[in-house]
Amino acid sequence: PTANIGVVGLAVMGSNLARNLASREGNTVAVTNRTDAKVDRLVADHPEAGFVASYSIADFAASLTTPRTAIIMVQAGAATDAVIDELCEVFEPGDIIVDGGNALFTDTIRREAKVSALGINFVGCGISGGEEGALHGPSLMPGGTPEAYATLGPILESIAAVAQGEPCVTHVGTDGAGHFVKMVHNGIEYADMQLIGEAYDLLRRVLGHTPAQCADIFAEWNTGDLESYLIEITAEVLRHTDAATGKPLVDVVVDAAGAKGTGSWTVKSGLDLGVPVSGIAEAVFARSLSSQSDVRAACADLPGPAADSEGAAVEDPARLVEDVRLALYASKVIAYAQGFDEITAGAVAHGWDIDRGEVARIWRAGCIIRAQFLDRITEAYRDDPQLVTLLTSPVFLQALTDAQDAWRRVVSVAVAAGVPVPGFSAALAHYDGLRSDRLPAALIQGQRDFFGAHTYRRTDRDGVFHTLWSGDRSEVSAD
Ligand code: NBP
Repeated sequence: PTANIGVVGLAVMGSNLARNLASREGNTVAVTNRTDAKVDRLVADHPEAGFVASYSIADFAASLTTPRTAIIMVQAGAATDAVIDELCEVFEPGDIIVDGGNALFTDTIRREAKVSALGINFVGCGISGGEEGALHGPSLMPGGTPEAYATLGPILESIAAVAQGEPCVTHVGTDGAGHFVKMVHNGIEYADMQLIGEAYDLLRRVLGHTPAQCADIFAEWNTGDLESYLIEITAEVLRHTDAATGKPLVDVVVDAAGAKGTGSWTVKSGLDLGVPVSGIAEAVFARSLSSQSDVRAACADLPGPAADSEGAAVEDPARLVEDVRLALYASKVIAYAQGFDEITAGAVAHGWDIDRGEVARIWRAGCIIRAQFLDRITEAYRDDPQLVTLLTSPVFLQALTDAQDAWRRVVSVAVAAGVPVPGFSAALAHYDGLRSDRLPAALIQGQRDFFGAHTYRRTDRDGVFHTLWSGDRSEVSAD
């Protein structure tokens, strides 16, 4: 055996990851794939990589030095289970199986239990950054045992993206922690994209800006607090002209957003954990709404605001642009805070010791939500590792304080103009909900007690109480 690391599954992600591994000093990379042709093509196209090619899992295992370390990059779901079963047949205790696919974290927990029962290490590793990331440096979110990370860590560190001299990888936590954090990363990505979309929509429909003018605004925003990969590519997309029609590309693309499911996983998990990830949920729902072509067609003639204010004269356009920038930033802070709330709750529920500052650190490069902004999150958690919410850390508190008047104006303008801003308004409602002294939840408890004797607690006394609603309406202890 000559290879210190192997890759199973040589579609685009696996091929690029294998090439990335092979390009690093000290690595010899074994490769295999269910269909032989993919092995042949990769080896033929990249002789410089010095791949050790195998055409069976048994040969693949034999080509690896011990402890054998293999990264699976096949379709998530049944294909991943099939490859894990095959590897378990030929691997030995102490070897390491890494699943780099987009697995649901509960699948990873199940697989880890099954594989580790054989004495083989199983590491679910979130990999972010798409094809380019896999080739040039992804953000890596491995779970599994610390023992497995001791062997795997240096290999992952060698291929990860680098931000400010540090590789974008950390041992996130045990079993499914890595895939859980990758899932939340994707949920945050949905929210961030939706918020940017809403900002664009306001610039376009309320201010009447052209896509090129919007592109200039986003490019300008990319030099400030909002600086991020997503803002950067937004400007690029908006500036792009369709060759066939000469129109802005954004005007010829069908406005139905696709989704592969990780956003809805994040929301479902948030619901299970009782964490209000409303920004992420609104982003997922906004994509669903955009794709409901039948319902949209049926509703196309529903009335809007009395005087159709789309494109109506705005008193101070420059101020509205600045207001939208501030509203976007504040809403983004809320969306990220919600994502980190979900990580906090997930860690408690699953017994993971997740360093949230480290999570923000490894998202600073290699992944879609990479941004300067993440430094501020890392610092917030470094300053206070027990931080209850990002919203009260000084830098974000200041940002929310500075933004809130603008944020309210933007949501008001959008509502008046009939431009949907589910992300901005959900974020603002989340903010106002959290800062409210009293919430109508007290009334809801009263209603629940009325129809279902669900009981309530009192502000002035300990204990659990019930009012005899259908009797004399006196209060009884329900302890
Ligand atoms: P695909 O998700 O398209 O999967 C194709 C690979 O799975 C091929 O190697 C195929 O082998 C193999 N495969 C299948 Br399908 N069924 C199999 C089975 N029963 N046994 C063995 N192998 C099987 O590849 P991809 O787009 O490169 O993605 C790989 C993983 O990375 C996925 O989990 C995906 O979700 C994830 N991903 C992540 C990102 C990201 O940004 N992090 C981006 C894209 C994908 P064959 O050649 O014989 O058909």
